[in-house]
Formats: sequence, structure tokens, C-alpha cells
Amino acid sequence: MWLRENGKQIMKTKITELLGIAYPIIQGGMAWVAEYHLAAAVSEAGGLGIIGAGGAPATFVREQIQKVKEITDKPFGVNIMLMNPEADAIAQVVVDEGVKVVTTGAGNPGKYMAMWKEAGIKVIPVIASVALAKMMERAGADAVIAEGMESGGHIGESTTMTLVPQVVDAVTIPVIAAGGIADGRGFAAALMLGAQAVQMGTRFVVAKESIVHENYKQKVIAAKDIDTAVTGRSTGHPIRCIRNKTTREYLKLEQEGATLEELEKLTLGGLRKAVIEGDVVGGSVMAGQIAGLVKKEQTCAEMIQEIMEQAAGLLQ
Ligand code: TUI
Repeated sequence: MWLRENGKQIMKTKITELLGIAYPIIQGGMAWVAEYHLAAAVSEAGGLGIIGAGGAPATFVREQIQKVKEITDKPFGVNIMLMNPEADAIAQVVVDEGVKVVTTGAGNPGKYMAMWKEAGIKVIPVIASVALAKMMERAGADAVIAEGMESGGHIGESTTMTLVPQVVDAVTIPVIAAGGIADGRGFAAALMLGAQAVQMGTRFVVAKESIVHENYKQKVIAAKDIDTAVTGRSTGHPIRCIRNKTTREYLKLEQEGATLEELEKLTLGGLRKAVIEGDVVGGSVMAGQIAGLVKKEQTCAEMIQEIMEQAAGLLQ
């Protein structure tokens, strides 16, 4: 399972073999954050970089894919956020562009499965329940990402600790753990739960190669353990963000029984405002509960090396 190559700790799992990567670390498909610079940096560092389509139009996603191909020849993937109104078009773009790996989020990708498998794409849906994991396995998924509610952004109900082993027992395809993992201890714990890899988002937000506004990075770095809040539980779209003026207003309106329209006005475009403009007061600073553990900006390669060395010490 462990190999040492050129002084570096390499690890082989079903996921590194499936994807042709050196380390079983996958970058989250974070909307606005996961653009081609970050994806290329993670892939160059031996993980799987991901371009996050988020709510972007299909033309933008195509450009991002073309740009990442120009700067790395390592494997990378594309995450399709299924609530994107252009999801159908993006599902076709990944086929046209010869993308090798697709992850999905915030929905059931069943209707695209046949077309992606036909194109030889490795399909790895993010799931938040055992039921959807089983359905995805039946539909031909190559692996699933079991994402706990410690994650940033759109979340399910179960924690990573409870979800991962139950999904591992329920399916035969490899499981990737996500939610609350940001160092070698979390990585090692995920493997002990039966995962074959981890997906990390929050730690990569503060990577040197991440184009996220400096204010956003500082908000993550300054966050303490209890600094995130979940808005939208009443609307069926729970989203975890670092607490700020907007989350406080949202939660207050939610308690007062505001309508979905009133609430959406508050968050629509909020992530872009925070990531691009650096408005961390009025925008949505999506991040996971593990933000409290993320204390410094490093390159993606430094992060991955540090995690692998720490995990090797714990697991061997
Ligand atoms: O998708 C995510 N996290 C995200 S997407 C996102 S962009 C956004 N912005 C504003 C509003 C809404 C979204 C920000 N963060 N993670 C993957 C994930 N998927 N977590 C949970 C799920 C999930 C939940 C229910 C997947 C499938 C599901 O069931 C769907 C069904 O139809 O059965």
C-alpha cells in the first residue's frame, strides 16, 4: 500500500489505481473557487484537481477545461453541480472535451450516467446517504464520494464519521470520504473507516494557487471550531458558511418564517461576492467545520506532502 519514491511517500489504493494519480487526495469541486489554476496545481502535486462548474454557463466550463489541459498533462476532473440550469449542456461539454473523470453534487446524476459511461468517463457522484450510494452503484458509478455535513457549502444530514462506514458496507465500489478532513489525522481516520481516498475542499481554499480573494482566505484562516453556521435548513437547501452578517440575517429571517424568494435574495450571488470581490461581510463564505484547523497558506504540493507524511506516520 505504501511506497517511497524519490523521497516521497506514495500510496496505492483502489482510487489511485482507478484515476492514475499518485496520492488518494481529491480536490472538492467548489463553485467559483475550483477554477483551472487550483485544479492544475492539485493535479501537478499528484492529487486529482477538479474544475468546479458551480453555477457557471457551459461555455465558461469548456474554457476552463481547455485551460487546465494547456498547463498540465496530469489527470483532472470536472464537478457538475446538478442544480446548475445548464447542467445538461455541461454534461455534454465533458464528453466533447474528453474529460476523464466527473464528480457530481447536489443531486442525482442518473440521467447522464449512460452517456458518460459510453464516453469512457469515470463517474464519481457525491452522495450524502446510503440510499443514493446504492442507486449510483446500480447506475454504473465507478466510485462515490460520501460527504458528511461537516463540509462547506450544500450539505446533507449525516456526519462523515457515521456516513462513510455505512456507505462502505452498502456498496462494493470504492468510497471517498469528504467533510471535516484537512490533515494527516483526518486522512488516516477516513482510511480506517474504509475509505480509499479523501476529498478536501476547505484546506485547498487557502492554497497559494487558489485565486480566492485574500479576504476569503483570511476568513478561513481566522475561523475557530464553532465559526460556521448552516442556513437554509427550512428551505431544503442547507448551506454551511462561515458566520457573518449575511448568515445572521438569513437565520433571523428563516426563524421568522420568510419565504424562499426572500431568502434567496440574500444568498443569490453571495458566493461570487465573497470569492471574487472579497466581500466577506455581505457575501457567502462557504467553508467546512474544519476551517478551524486550517491555519496557513501553502502550495498544494506542500499540503499534500504534509498530509501524506503525517498519515504515513500514523498508519504504518
Ligand atoms: O454540492 C455540494 N456542495 C455545494 S454545491 C454548491 S453551489 C450552490 N450554491 C448555492 C445554492 C446551492 C448550491 C455549494 N456547495 N456538495 C455535494 C453534495 N451533494 N452534498 C450533498 C449532496 C447531495 C444531497 C442530496 C447529493 C444528492 C442528494 O440527493 C439528491 C436526490 O435527488 O436524491
